[in-house]
Amino acid sequence: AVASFAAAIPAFAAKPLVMGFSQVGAESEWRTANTASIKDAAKKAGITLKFADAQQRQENQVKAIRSFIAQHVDVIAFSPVVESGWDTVLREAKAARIPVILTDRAVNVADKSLYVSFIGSDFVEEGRRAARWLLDYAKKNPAKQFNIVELQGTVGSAPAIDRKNGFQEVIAGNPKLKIIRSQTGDFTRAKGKEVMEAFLKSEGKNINVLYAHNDDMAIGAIQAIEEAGLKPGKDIIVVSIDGVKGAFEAMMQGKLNVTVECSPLLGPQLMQLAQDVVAGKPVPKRITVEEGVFPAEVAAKEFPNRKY
Ligand code: GYE
Repeated sequence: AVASFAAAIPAFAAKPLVMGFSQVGAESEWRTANTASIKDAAKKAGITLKFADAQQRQENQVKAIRSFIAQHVDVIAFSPVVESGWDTVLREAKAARIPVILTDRAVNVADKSLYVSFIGSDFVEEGRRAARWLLDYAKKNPAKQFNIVELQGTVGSAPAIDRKNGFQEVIAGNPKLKIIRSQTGDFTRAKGKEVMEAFLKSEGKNINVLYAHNDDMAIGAIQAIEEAGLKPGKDIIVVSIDGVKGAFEAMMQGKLNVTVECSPLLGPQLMQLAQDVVAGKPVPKRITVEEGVFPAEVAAKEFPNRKY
């Protein structure tokens, strides 16, 4: 009787949970897959999603979060474009008693109670994995010197900072491996290509390795390498991160040597987490994603299994 009574009167029916989500942008294949995963998982979980694309600008994210607060959403989730500068707006969310979940990227705030949980990859470990692959390669080619150019992600973003540090940590102390140039390509193909062109212009044949903080920049750079008359994957070893389909295609063509996996498929876990948080259940402060490393030799075999 209670059930039919509830169904008959809308006010008694369970209200769907409302999530405000502020996305970084649409800068890469990774991001596109991440957005699709979040939208799809929200739909499946019966969560009403208010989605805002910040076009890689922090001020747009701050605006979106303020508008979610004004709309009294049940939970706010966001992928912070950069690490710093979030204290004020997160304090506003806390004052409005709206829980905040970080996804994908971390923030740098002194007061950790400003967010309830952070779900995403271990970017430092990804940087280490990329460097370990290169160290291994260097051991197999003892005669070679490895002058590395680095394409960094968005300045001030957690993945750019962490992937740089993790990589640096592993190559440190090995005189054969040296970063000769390092610049941001903002995680996009277009800028990856542009910066690689500049690297090639100034360093030319001096470059033995490209380390790109994501596949998109690597793919852009591969084009620049080819246009300079060199063979990517051979004349210049190419190492990158994400594991998107475009990277597997480049590996199958022999143009990319390895990609370190970073999964964008965070949607289902995020929705579960949001439901638990709103239900008042205790949740872990940090949830990391399990990932692998895919060298070119396994690309053709793995390609059919790739989901993004
Ligand atoms: O590696 C890159 C994207 O934050 C992990 O952002 C993410 C990164 C990803 O643009 O492709």
